[in-house]
Amino acid sequence: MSRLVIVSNRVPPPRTKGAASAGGLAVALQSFVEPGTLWFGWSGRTAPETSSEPRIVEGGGVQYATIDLGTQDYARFYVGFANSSLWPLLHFRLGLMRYRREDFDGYLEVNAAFAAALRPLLREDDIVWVHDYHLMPLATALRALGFRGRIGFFLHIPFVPPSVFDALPPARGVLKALCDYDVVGFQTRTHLQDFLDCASRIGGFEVEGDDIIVAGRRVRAIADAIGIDAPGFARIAQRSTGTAYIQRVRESLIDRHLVISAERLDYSKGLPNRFEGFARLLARFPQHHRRVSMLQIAARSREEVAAYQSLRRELDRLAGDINGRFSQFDWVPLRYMTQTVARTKLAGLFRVARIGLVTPLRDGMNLVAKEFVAAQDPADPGVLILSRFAGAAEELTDALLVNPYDSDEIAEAMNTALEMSLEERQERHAALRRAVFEVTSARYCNVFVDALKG
Ligand code: GDG
Repeated sequence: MSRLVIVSNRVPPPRTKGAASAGGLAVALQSFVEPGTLWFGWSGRTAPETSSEPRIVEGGGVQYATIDLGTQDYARFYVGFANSSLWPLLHFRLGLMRYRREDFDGYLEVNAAFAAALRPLLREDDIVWVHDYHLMPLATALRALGFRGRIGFFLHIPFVPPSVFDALPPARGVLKALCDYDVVGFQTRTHLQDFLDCASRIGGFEVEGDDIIVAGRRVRAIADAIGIDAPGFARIAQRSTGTAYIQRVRESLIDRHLVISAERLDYSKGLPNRFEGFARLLARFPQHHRRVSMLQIAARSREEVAAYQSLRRELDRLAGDINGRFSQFDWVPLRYMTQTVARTKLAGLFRVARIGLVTPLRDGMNLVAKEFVAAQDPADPGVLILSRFAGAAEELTDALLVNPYDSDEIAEAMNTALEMSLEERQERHAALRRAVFEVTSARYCNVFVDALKG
């Protein structure tokens, strides 16, 4: 049987199941990796130079091979092209896109360095599954080193239509690199279609159904929604409610409804618009004063990128404004924290919340929405308010779907959720629960690996 090799920018340290980690990819894949798997990527550390030899650690029969990034490579590849060009571009934020040719060169060089360090570890019948926007040119680099096995790529974030993608100076080169994979996967049919349109209109490639034909070779493009380990998450949520931590949360609420939001502190997640939505709820529906408490957990992320620093300043200001305007001597409407919370605590918080407020401006999928649903008590479930522009909205159609740019619509949805009858909450939750328990992380992995095996 051929071995599975996973390649991702960040590799989780061995045996961290359940540990605090604010990254969707590691969470989804960790329940899937089996003994015998090789997981290759960046260690998360910088060094004067990018290492040429990987450090290999074993844990639970899985081999974790990592390299350090040189400080200059880190600046050009990670901070530069990946997170200042591709991330904003693929989240439809052209105004935030920064492009420098030297960053793109660094991106190609780091991908070549990944390939050079990985190549000696590969067996000819390995199947290689590459993850996310940091590593689009990896297949090209591995092919240049003579690897002939199957290589697949999955994009965790959205893809954009040609009119947006065309703004990226090396747009055609990036598309050509993606066509060096055997399978290219996207979260939703919409992202897949946008990619096919770009391949045809910008790349000039022949598209046949969902396949792209390049020099007689067929590249298969698929939509494969990522999911969660729903029964596992439901279990930890249920157990967590009995803990002293959740007891203290309940005491601090004094019978008020909890509105919960949790994500990386990222401009794609729509936090300022959401804070504004909460302010409008309090301004327009004063009956909820003292009856509701919002907790925003926003784990700090990518602090080297300027756009993230200004977002943090903006949120500090908005949170201060809201609390200054609406607080009473014994009620603070918004609790806002930028530390990471342990996964079990997060699951418990989701379970006791009346509203899960998940309003990204764009999101590939959004696992928080699925986790919130899995965590609920079916007898007394909370209500999910979800952005129409999260990939998850294509499956979770029984949530209250909102346009995240419209803070009045967010406020109205919160009011609806707070007033919603138990019967309607149960009906909506039952439908959402079916969807979340059907599209699990295991299914996501199996669909992709089956397609890759061909
Ligand atoms: C990318 C795409 C796609 C968040 N805060 C804390 C914490 N988290 C956990 C959540 C969830 C994960 O991190 C975040 O996953 P998301 O899917 O919501 O978002 P991204 O990190 O942007 O992930 C996204 C995903 O890849 C997978 O394909 O869905 O669209 O952008 O599991 O619970 N976990 C802990 N403490 C926190 O404070 N422990």
